[in-house]
Amino acid sequence: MPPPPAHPPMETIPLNFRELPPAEMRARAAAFHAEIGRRRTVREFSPRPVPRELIEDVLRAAGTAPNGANLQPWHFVVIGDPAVKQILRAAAEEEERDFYRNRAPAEWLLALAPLGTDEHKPFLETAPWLIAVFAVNSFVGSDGARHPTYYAKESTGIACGFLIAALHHAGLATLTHTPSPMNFLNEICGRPAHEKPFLLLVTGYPADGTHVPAFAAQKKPLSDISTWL
Ligand code: IYR
Repeated sequence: MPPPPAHPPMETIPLNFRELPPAEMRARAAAFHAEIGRRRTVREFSPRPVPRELIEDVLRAAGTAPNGANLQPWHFVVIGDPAVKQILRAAAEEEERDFYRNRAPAEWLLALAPLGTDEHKPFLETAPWLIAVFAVNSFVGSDGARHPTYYAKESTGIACGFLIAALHHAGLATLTHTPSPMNFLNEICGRPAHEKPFLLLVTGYPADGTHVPAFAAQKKPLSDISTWL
Protein backbone atom coordinates (compact mmCIF):
# COMPACT_ATOMS: atom_id res chain seq x y z
CA MET A 1 0.00 0.00 0.00
CA PRO A 2 1.33 3.46 -0.87
CA PRO A 3 1.81 5.70 2.15
CA PRO A 4 -0.99 8.23 2.71
CA PRO A 5 -0.18 11.73 1.42
CA ALA A 6 1.78 13.87 3.85
CA HIS A 7 -0.07 16.84 5.31
CA PRO A 8 1.37 20.01 6.80
CA PRO A 9 0.86 20.18 10.59
CA MET A 10 -2.68 21.21 11.50
CA GLU A 11 -3.00 24.88 12.26
CA THR A 12 -5.34 25.62 15.17
CA ILE A 13 -7.25 28.63 16.44
CA PRO A 14 -8.84 29.26 19.86
CA LEU A 15 -12.36 27.79 20.19
CA ASN A 16 -14.00 31.06 21.20
CA PHE A 17 -16.37 29.11 23.52
CA ARG A 18 -18.53 31.32 25.69
CA GLU A 19 -19.35 29.76 29.04
CA LEU A 20 -22.65 30.95 30.52
CA PRO A 21 -23.90 30.79 34.11
CA PRO A 22 -26.08 27.66 34.57
CA ALA A 23 -29.24 29.68 35.30
CA GLU A 24 -28.74 31.63 32.11
CA MET A 25 -28.19 28.39 30.18
CA ARG A 26 -31.54 27.06 31.43
CA ALA A 27 -33.29 30.31 30.61
CA ARG A 28 -31.79 30.43 27.13
CA ALA A 29 -32.72 26.80 26.37
CA ALA A 30 -36.32 27.46 27.43
CA ALA A 31 -36.48 30.76 25.55
CA PHE A 32 -35.11 29.15 22.40
CA HIS A 33 -37.72 26.41 22.58
CA ALA A 34 -40.47 29.02 23.02
CA GLU A 35 -39.19 31.02 20.07
CA ILE A 36 -38.50 28.21 17.60
CA GLY A 37 -41.72 26.52 18.71
CA ARG A 38 -43.67 29.46 17.31
CA ARG A 39 -42.41 28.65 13.83
CA ARG A 40 -45.12 27.34 11.54
CA THR A 41 -44.88 26.40 7.91
CA VAL A 42 -46.79 29.04 5.96
CA ARG A 43 -48.46 28.57 2.59
CA GLU A 44 -49.84 32.08 2.03
CA PHE A 45 -47.27 34.79 1.47
CA SER A 46 -47.43 38.56 1.16
CA PRO A 47 -45.66 40.19 -1.81
CA ARG A 48 -44.08 42.63 0.67
CA PRO A 49 -40.40 42.99 -0.23
CA VAL A 50 -37.62 41.70 1.99
CA PRO A 51 -34.14 43.25 1.64
CA ARG A 52 -31.55 41.15 -0.11
CA GLU A 53 -29.03 41.88 2.67
CA LEU A 54 -31.21 40.02 5.18
CA ILE A 55 -31.26 36.93 2.95
CA GLU A 56 -27.48 37.22 2.52
CA ASP A 57 -27.01 37.11 6.30
CA VAL A 58 -29.29 34.09 6.82
CA LEU A 59 -27.40 32.28 4.07
CA ARG A 60 -24.14 33.07 5.84
CA ALA A 61 -25.67 31.52 8.97
CA ALA A 62 -26.71 28.41 6.99
CA GLY A 63 -23.17 28.19 5.64
CA THR A 64 -21.83 27.66 9.18
CA ALA A 65 -23.62 24.30 9.56
CA PRO A 66 -21.56 21.25 10.51
CA ASN A 67 -20.86 19.15 7.42
CA GLY A 68 -18.77 16.37 5.91
CA ALA A 69 -15.02 17.11 5.98
CA ASN A 70 -15.85 20.84 5.96
CA LEU A 71 -16.33 20.60 2.19
CA GLN A 72 -19.57 22.58 2.65
CA PRO A 73 -21.39 20.56 0.01
CA TRP A 74 -24.31 22.91 -0.62
CA HIS A 75 -25.30 25.65 -3.00
CA PHE A 76 -28.12 28.16 -2.59
CA VAL A 77 -29.78 29.74 -5.61
CA VAL A 78 -31.76 32.79 -4.53
CA ILE A 79 -34.59 33.72 -6.86
CA GLY A 80 -36.16 37.15 -6.70
CA ASP A 81 -36.76 37.76 -10.43
CA PRO A 82 -40.52 37.56 -11.15
CA ALA A 83 -39.87 36.07 -14.59
CA VAL A 84 -37.83 33.20 -13.11
CA LYS A 85 -40.43 32.68 -10.38
CA GLN A 86 -43.13 32.40 -13.02
CA ILE A 87 -41.19 29.72 -14.92
CA LEU A 88 -40.45 27.88 -11.70
CA ARG A 89 -44.08 27.95 -10.55
CA ALA A 90 -45.26 26.55 -13.88
CA ALA A 91 -42.69 23.72 -13.73
CA ALA A 92 -43.46 22.91 -10.09
CA GLU A 93 -47.22 22.92 -10.63
CA GLU A 94 -46.85 20.59 -13.61
CA GLU A 95 -45.03 18.05 -11.43
CA GLU A 96 -47.42 18.56 -8.54
CA ARG A 97 -50.47 18.03 -10.76
CA ASP A 98 -49.09 14.67 -11.78
CA PHE A 99 -48.21 13.89 -8.14
CA TYR A 100 -51.66 14.69 -6.71
CA ARG A 101 -53.61 13.18 -9.63
CA ASN A 102 -51.55 10.11 -10.54
CA ARG A 103 -48.37 9.35 -8.68
CA ALA A 104 -49.16 9.84 -5.00
CA PRO A 105 -50.24 6.62 -3.29
CA ALA A 106 -53.62 6.89 -1.50
CA GLU A 107 -51.91 6.56 1.87
CA TRP A 108 -49.68 9.56 1.17
CA LEU A 109 -52.64 11.70 0.11
CA LEU A 110 -54.39 10.65 3.32
CA ALA A 111 -51.38 11.79 5.37
CA LEU A 112 -51.39 15.17 3.58
CA ALA A 113 -55.14 15.73 3.93
CA PRO A 114 -54.92 17.52 7.34
CA LEU A 115 -52.49 20.06 5.78
CA GLY A 116 -54.79 20.97 2.92
CA THR A 117 -52.05 20.99 0.29
CA ASP A 118 -52.78 20.63 -3.41
CA GLU A 119 -51.17 21.20 -6.81
CA HIS A 120 -51.66 24.97 -6.76
CA LYS A 121 -48.53 26.84 -5.70
CA PRO A 122 -49.27 30.58 -6.10
CA PHE A 123 -46.79 31.37 -3.30
CA LEU A 124 -43.98 30.52 -5.73
CA GLU A 125 -44.79 33.83 -7.44
CA THR A 126 -46.11 35.84 -4.48
CA ALA A 127 -43.25 35.41 -2.00
CA PRO A 128 -40.34 37.82 -2.49
CA TRP A 129 -37.65 35.15 -2.33
CA LEU A 130 -37.35 31.49 -3.28
CA ILE A 131 -34.20 29.70 -2.20
CA ALA A 132 -33.41 26.56 -4.21
CA VAL A 133 -31.01 24.45 -2.17
CA PHE A 134 -28.71 21.98 -3.91
CA ALA A 135 -26.63 19.20 -2.35
CA VAL A 136 -23.24 19.20 -4.06
CA ASN A 137 -21.95 15.67 -4.70
CA SER A 138 -18.50 16.49 -6.05
CA PHE A 139 -16.17 19.39 -6.71
CA VAL A 140 -13.09 20.22 -8.75
CA GLY A 141 -10.06 20.61 -6.49
CA SER A 142 -7.04 22.85 -6.85
CA ASP A 143 -5.39 19.86 -8.61
CA GLY A 144 -7.98 20.19 -11.39
CA ALA A 145 -9.40 16.72 -10.61
CA ARG A 146 -12.98 15.98 -9.53
CA HIS A 147 -13.31 14.79 -5.94
CA PRO A 148 -16.32 13.49 -4.00
CA THR A 149 -17.94 15.32 -1.11
CA TYR A 150 -19.13 13.37 1.93
CA TYR A 151 -22.53 13.23 3.58
CA ALA A 152 -23.77 15.80 1.07
CA LYS A 153 -27.46 15.15 1.80
CA GLU A 154 -27.08 15.07 5.56
CA SER A 155 -24.91 18.20 5.54
CA THR A 156 -27.34 20.06 3.32
CA GLY A 157 -30.23 18.96 5.53
CA ILE A 158 -28.50 20.40 8.59
CA ALA A 159 -27.72 23.63 6.68
CA CYS A 160 -31.42 23.87 5.75
CA GLY A 161 -32.29 23.52 9.45
CA PHE A 162 -29.97 26.40 10.24
CA LEU A 163 -31.43 28.39 7.35
CA ILE A 164 -35.05 27.89 8.44
CA ALA A 165 -34.18 28.73 12.04
CA ALA A 166 -32.24 31.84 10.91
CA LEU A 167 -35.15 33.06 8.77
CA HIS A 168 -37.60 32.53 11.62
CA HIS A 169 -35.23 34.27 14.03
CA ALA A 170 -35.02 37.21 11.61
CA GLY A 171 -38.81 37.53 11.59
CA LEU A 172 -39.71 35.83 8.31
CA ALA A 173 -42.01 32.94 7.47
CA THR A 174 -40.91 29.92 5.47
CA LEU A 175 -42.31 27.03 3.51
CA THR A 176 -40.21 23.95 2.88
CA HIS A 177 -41.47 22.98 -0.55
CA THR A 178 -40.39 19.73 -2.14
CA PRO A 179 -41.91 19.39 -5.58
CA SER A 180 -41.34 15.83 -6.65
CA PRO A 181 -39.34 15.17 -8.73
CA MET A 182 -37.55 18.52 -8.76
CA ASN A 183 -34.87 18.00 -11.37
CA PHE A 184 -36.35 20.93 -13.29
CA LEU A 185 -34.61 23.12 -10.70
CA ASN A 186 -31.21 22.31 -12.23
CA GLU A 187 -32.22 23.72 -15.59
CA ILE A 188 -34.04 26.79 -14.28
CA CYS A 189 -31.25 27.60 -11.82
CA GLY A 190 -28.44 26.75 -14.25
CA ARG A 191 -26.82 24.23 -11.90
CA PRO A 192 -24.79 21.21 -13.07
CA ALA A 193 -25.91 17.58 -12.72
CA HIS A 194 -23.59 16.81 -9.80
CA GLU A 195 -25.66 19.24 -7.73
CA LYS A 196 -28.88 17.56 -6.60
CA PRO A 197 -31.96 19.66 -5.87
CA PHE A 198 -32.68 19.21 -2.16
CA LEU A 199 -35.31 21.73 -1.19
CA LEU A 200 -37.12 24.78 -2.45
CA LEU A 201 -37.46 27.16 0.47
CA VAL A 202 -40.07 29.90 0.09
CA THR A 203 -39.64 32.92 2.36
CA GLY A 204 -41.15 36.31 3.05
CA TYR A 205 -43.88 37.80 5.22
CA PRO A 206 -47.03 35.75 5.70
CA ALA A 207 -50.15 37.14 4.00
CA ASP A 208 -52.29 39.28 6.33
CA GLY A 209 -54.56 37.13 8.48
CA THR A 210 -52.83 33.87 7.54
CA HIS A 211 -54.16 30.81 9.30
CA VAL A 212 -52.29 27.53 9.54
CA PRO A 213 -53.64 24.04 10.12
CA ALA A 214 -54.14 23.45 13.85
CA PHE A 215 -52.86 19.94 13.20
CA ALA A 216 -49.43 21.31 12.25
CA ALA A 217 -49.02 22.94 15.67
CA GLN A 218 -49.42 19.65 17.52
CA LYS A 219 -45.94 18.49 18.41
CA LYS A 220 -45.14 15.13 19.99
CA PRO A 221 -44.33 15.28 23.70
CA LEU A 222 -40.77 14.76 24.81
CA SER A 223 -41.66 11.30 26.13
CA ASP A 224 -42.58 10.23 22.57
CA ILE A 225 -39.51 11.66 20.85
CA SER A 226 -36.83 10.72 23.36
CA THR A 227 -35.47 7.75 25.27
CA TRP A 228 -33.08 8.27 28.16
CA LEU A 229 -30.70 5.51 29.20
N1 IYR B 1 -44.72 18.00 -2.72
C1 IYR B 1 -46.14 18.11 -2.53
C2 IYR B 1 -46.66 17.16 -1.51
C3 IYR B 1 -46.29 17.34 -0.10
C4 IYR B 1 -45.60 16.32 0.53
C5 IYR B 1 -45.32 16.40 1.85
I1 IYR B 1 -44.47 14.82 2.74
C6 IYR B 1 -45.68 17.53 2.61
O1 IYR B 1 -45.40 17.61 3.96
C7 IYR B 1 -46.38 18.55 1.98
C8 IYR B 1 -46.66 18.46 0.61
C9 IYR B 1 -46.53 19.56 -2.24
O2 IYR B 1 -45.66 20.39 -2.00
O3 IYR B 1 -47.71 19.88 -2.27
